[in-house]
Amino acid sequence: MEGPVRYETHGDIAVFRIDNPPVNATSLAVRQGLVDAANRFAASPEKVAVLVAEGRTFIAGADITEFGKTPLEPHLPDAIQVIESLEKPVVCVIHGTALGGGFEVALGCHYRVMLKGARVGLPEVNLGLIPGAGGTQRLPRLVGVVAASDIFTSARQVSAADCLALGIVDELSTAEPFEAGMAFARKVLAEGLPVRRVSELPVPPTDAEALAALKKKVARANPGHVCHLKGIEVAELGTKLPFAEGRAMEREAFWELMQTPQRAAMIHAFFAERKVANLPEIKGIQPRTLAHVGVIGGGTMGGGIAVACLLNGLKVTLIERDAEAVERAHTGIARTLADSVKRGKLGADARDMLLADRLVTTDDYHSLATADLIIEAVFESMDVKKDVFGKLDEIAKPGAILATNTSYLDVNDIAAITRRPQDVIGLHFFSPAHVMRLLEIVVADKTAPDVTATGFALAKALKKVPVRAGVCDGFIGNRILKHYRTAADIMVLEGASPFQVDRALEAFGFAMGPYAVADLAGIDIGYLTRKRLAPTRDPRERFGEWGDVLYEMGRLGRKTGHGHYIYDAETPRGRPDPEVEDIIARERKAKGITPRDFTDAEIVERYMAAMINEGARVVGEGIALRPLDVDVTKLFGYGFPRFRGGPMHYADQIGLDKVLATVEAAAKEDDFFWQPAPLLKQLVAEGRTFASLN
Ligand code: 3H9
Repeated sequence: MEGPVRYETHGDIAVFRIDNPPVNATSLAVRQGLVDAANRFAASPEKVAVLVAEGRTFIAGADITEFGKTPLEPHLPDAIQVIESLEKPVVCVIHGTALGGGFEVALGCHYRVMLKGARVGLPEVNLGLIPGAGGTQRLPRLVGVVAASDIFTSARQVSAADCLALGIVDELSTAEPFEAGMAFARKVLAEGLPVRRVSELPVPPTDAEALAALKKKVARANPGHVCHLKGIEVAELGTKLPFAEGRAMEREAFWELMQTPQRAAMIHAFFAERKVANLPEIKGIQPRTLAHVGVIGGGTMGGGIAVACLLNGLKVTLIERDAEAVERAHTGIARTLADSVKRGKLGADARDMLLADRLVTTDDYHSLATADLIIEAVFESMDVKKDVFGKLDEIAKPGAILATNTSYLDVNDIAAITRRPQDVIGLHFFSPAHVMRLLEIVVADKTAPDVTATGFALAKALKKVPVRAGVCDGFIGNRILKHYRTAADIMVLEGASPFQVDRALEAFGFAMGPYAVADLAGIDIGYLTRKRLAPTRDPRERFGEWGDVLYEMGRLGRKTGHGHYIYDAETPRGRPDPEVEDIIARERKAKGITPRDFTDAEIVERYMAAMINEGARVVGEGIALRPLDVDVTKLFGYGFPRFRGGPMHYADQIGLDKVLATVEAAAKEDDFFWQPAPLLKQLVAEGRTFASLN
């Protein structure tokens, strides 16, 4: 048989072998191949079949590249139905990760063998969908509605041991996939095991209270999303219907979700997350060796970077100023690792080994002489950074990479004080560095391509999402942030309250509005930024200054229990402080501004227009390679709602002409801040989208 599904005969055993690299997605040819194999098996003398996949994983799901196009027959649910309806048993072997449609294929087989270390999951919600090939109908018949709903609404991957305990699989194996399947098939033959269809099993009784609690939890955890609760609804209803009707209902709901902008946004996010690492400039370039990382500075950022490296197999030498600071840094890292142990992410033995054998904390810069990569995470001051890089230039071995974690300073200037600017790069981590997935890789004018390639290799080793950025104040993320944050401040000066701005943007989908974020980051950050920018500020620039008043009052945000919001035992997440409104009212008066009302929609429109306009400038200037790099930066570093796909994707969805109109309307009142980005104007004139530049 041609194509990605081969039919083999091994005595009484037939084998359907799927081979569709890289992840055996169920593309059209695979679906057709499965149907053909099932039909041939039905008509052949073989008594049992084994369904097994080649390569690193069993089927990782439907072929996402086909989503959004006209679906071609046979559809996956129908292909699965053909397999399940066979009158002779089919044994499925799960290795790697059986996800989405892959897990659903396994559920349509009559027996499941799982390799130890393999995992299954239904991650469709990550794409704005529900399982659409029987997952919401078959899984509840094995584990009950509550456990099944928990699996597909959390998108979590279930381990082999848990699958066995839950009754999802029949047996675990340590053999190779083919051998594991053959062994089970021989058992089926020897014991005369019958065809056993999951769709024919009764659904275990539902614990109504547990289901209600799950719905509440899911709704709270996924504000703005439509798919999660839809999935539970479909699974629950399915328990009351004959299987065929439940399956039809699931299919209808799946297709409805397929038409939503949320699905398009989340699939854009999925591919963009992978495409950011696809850089022509490093194609085929060998990264440098990366085993020993030096970190300078043991504060929150340096400590987080050290932990990220340790947890991912790298040796770390961390430098602090003096013995006391060294001790503090060590204690901080030990505390973070202890937390990982507590959360079950790391074994206590592994933690002890990391601290004893893999981490050195010292005040002796010479300990960095053997490091392959040295990341500086000291105070954000050019003088301090230059001093550090001067020392590193003396000490680091030839070929070592010297990286700065600066969040806005000029990496070219930092590189220029060394004799090896080709080895200097920016690695901008986000706090907490062992948790946040974004890593901006700032490529300076003289950075060597293999140094850039090593930055991307580091991101991969640390399981981070790397985005290439050019040099400018704030790179991609902070530069755009400064712009939309200013847009918010201007709206507040003009009459909106910071609390209304936060509410409107949270309703849009941000986990937190900009003023709640300011409180979390610390009011001092904005204060210091304003001071830093003051000497070069254009007199036409409008900006809010109430943060300076809060700073002088010692209201630094969450860390002092008081910022824009009041944080106390009564409201640990904060409640609006009316005094802030008075402070802002005084500023408006002093500036001669008569406040006006804003609607929530207007707030979102302006905030997003500012973000998109600056995003267009960043792409137009080549600071970001493509619009998708801006999207990924905002999605992974700045809490942009994934179900909106990122600001540039969102802009395409609402129409670039609409965004430009918002910018131009606002420019009538303030043509200094609201200058349309040339790229935005050009795309509108040409009737093109940002996606056309991806
Ligand atoms: C679904 O199944 C719907 C059904 O319920 C109903 C249907 C009717 N399709 O991530 P990697 C590509 S929804 C097409 O770098 P890893 C990926 O783009 C689906 N392509 O590797 C990349 O391409 P490139 C539910 C896919 O080892 C390459 O494979 N399933 C798909 O780090 C390697 O990927 C999911 O959501 C796909 N389904 O991780 C699973 N998956 O090399 C999504 C991957 O050109 N996938 N590619 O950049 C994953 O979570 C991870 O890819 C996986 C491997 C864990 C499998």
